[in-house]
Amino acid sequence: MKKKVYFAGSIRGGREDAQLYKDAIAFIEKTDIVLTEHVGDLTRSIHEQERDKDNLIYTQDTNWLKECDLVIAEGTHPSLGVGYELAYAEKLSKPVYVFYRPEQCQLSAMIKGDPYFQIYPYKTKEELFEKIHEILSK
Ligand code: 6IA
Repeated sequence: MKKKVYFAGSIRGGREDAQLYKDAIAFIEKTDIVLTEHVGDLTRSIHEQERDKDNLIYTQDTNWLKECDLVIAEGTHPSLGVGYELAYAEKLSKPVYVFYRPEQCQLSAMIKGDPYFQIYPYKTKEELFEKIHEILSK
């Protein structure tokens, strides 16, 4: 059965990795379902968010966190929203996998130091996809 994946990545925290999120979401969707496709949407600007209702985003995303089977996060770009989602997912006892590129960031100790999270440092996109594939094959 297809797994429902909550993919988390920086939005207001910075969109430098948006293409990577888009590619990772497309990779996951070859076999499974991503609830949060907007994280990799390159057509929408973060400035557009001023017109969005933040409370609707919060309500929708927390409902998706309740619905998902697992959370996959790319944590290289620090994001308050992603950090919040990871803690929220832990409270819901959802499996949480966090990827980051150690050569480009220092992952927060509040994420890296939490034994609940499964942390995966990686270098290349191929390595990222290989590990995601392993996780989804479990
Ligand atoms: O603090 P951040 O904005 O970097 O938080 C990013 C995280 O919060 C992502 O993993 C999302 O799940 C969630 N999030 C933040 N903004 C939105 C949003 N805005 N829509 C849905 N989830 C969001 C509208 C779409 C946007 C591409 C312009």
